[in-house]
Amino acid sequence: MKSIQNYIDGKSVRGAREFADVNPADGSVIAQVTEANEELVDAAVQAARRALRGEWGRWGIRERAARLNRVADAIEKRFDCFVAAEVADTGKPIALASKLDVPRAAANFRAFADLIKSAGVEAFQTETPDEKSALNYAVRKPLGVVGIITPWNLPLLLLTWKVAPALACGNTVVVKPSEETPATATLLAEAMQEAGIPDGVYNVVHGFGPSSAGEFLTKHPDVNAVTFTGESQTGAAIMKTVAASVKPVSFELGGKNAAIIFADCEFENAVNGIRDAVFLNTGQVCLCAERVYVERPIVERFVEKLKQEAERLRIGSPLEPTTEMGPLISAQHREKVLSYYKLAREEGATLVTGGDVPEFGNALDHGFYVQPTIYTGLSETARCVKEEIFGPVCHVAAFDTEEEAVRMANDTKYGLAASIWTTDLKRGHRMAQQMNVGITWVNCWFLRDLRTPFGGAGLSGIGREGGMHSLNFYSELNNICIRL
Ligand code: NAD
Ligand code: 6OH
Repeated sequence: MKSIQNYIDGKSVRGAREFADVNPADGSVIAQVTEANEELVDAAVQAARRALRGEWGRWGIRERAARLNRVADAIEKRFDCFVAAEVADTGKPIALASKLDVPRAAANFRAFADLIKSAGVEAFQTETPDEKSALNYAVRKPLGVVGIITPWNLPLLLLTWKVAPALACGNTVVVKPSEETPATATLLAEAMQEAGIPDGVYNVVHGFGPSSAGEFLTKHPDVNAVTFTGESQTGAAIMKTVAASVKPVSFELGGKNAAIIFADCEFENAVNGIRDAVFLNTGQVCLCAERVYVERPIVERFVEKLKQEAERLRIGSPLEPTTEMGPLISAQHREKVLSYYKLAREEGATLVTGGDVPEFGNALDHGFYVQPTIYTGLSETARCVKEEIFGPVCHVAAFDTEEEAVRMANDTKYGLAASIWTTDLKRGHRMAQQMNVGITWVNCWFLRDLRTPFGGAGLSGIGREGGMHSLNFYSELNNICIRL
């Protein structure tokens, strides 16, 4: 049986207890993972502290950026290994991991290597009312040791989205990947070694959240900042823990995202875009649209076409190159999603398609699959319209006016993403700027430029990452004022 270890100070380190890493496609055990106890988390944090004082701390931006590009090279060299590990851990289709997850991991390192080289700082020529003059400018310094906690849906993509800028700014990191998906964070250690990243700069601790590696890391007094992606409730728990030692936090949390489709949209493009926005990664993307609002004249035609698309999706083995939808991440998560399918019936929804578990007649029946599912007919106050389900499911409702669509889209405690589908770009802009979210797409979805601000309003997060926002979060800016 394969075994996955912690990675501390450049070495594989066995923990005292083990837990199973399960393949969601058939329920088989891929590996035993060794859990970091409080002592090992402390060892990782101390290794990261020491590395700040070593050659890593003395390197300038040029050297760090060169190494980050070498990490990207090392990921690309191991492309097939990363894809295989991500597919086995998550059950996502091999085509998706090859197109999205692994290329984005390399792109994350390249983007922040480029950015740190060209990032400027603020400078001001100062004149005070009592006629003193000075020059003010900021210098960028690392925060120190950054604790990084990530979820299972896009494991490598979301981990590297934080590791790359943290390292670009000269920090060292201790990462705690999701217990469901420990493999690619561990594989990344090999890429770090090959790229000549000094020991102790990148450390991995495995385990769970409460009373395990996640909590031990967030409450550690020598961790200088915590960056987290995951559920809003987990964010709240981490915030409580972190509050005791007053650390900067960056939170990318859940969503209940709306898509608004106008009758003047490019119909095919909108249907295909919403199909992806609802079903990509089996609906397990924080940006997925679970609430779809369609202008009344086209709602029936739209629902019919989306139904056809959902029923056409090729569900099956993640290893099959043509598979478009894999399983959910775990038996427990499937229970959650199926409980919402049941709740939708109880709340009086009309089932358009899906609502059940597919049958394969082979080993995949031991996997955690559900059918892609579309509902209509729920009230806007129904729990299925209010709560994040995080599965391949949406509710479609009609609207008559722009004002009504804005009101319905914004009637949520979350505020991560929205998409607007119209050929009238003035309207697209008018609608987009009224969305209470961190990102609005017009005539597209999940089209990313890594320099743009990314994050959420309300329950969807605190702060922004991306481009200079990442560099500013992962830096301590020291303003220097020189009297002239
Ligand atoms: P989760 O919150 O259950 O777990 C995320 C990570 O936090 C895991 O590594 C887990 O072990 C750890 N954790 C759990 N409790 C902890 C605690 N008390 N202290 C420290 N660490 C703890 O999330 P998940 O189920 O892995 O991921 C799905 C959720 O993530 C969804 O809500 C989704 O919307 C959200 N998400 C948001 C974004 C975004 O960018 N906004 C991106 C991806 C996922
Ligand atoms: C959530 O599941 C997806 C988040 C995506 C990003 O953070 C990104 O940078 O594309």
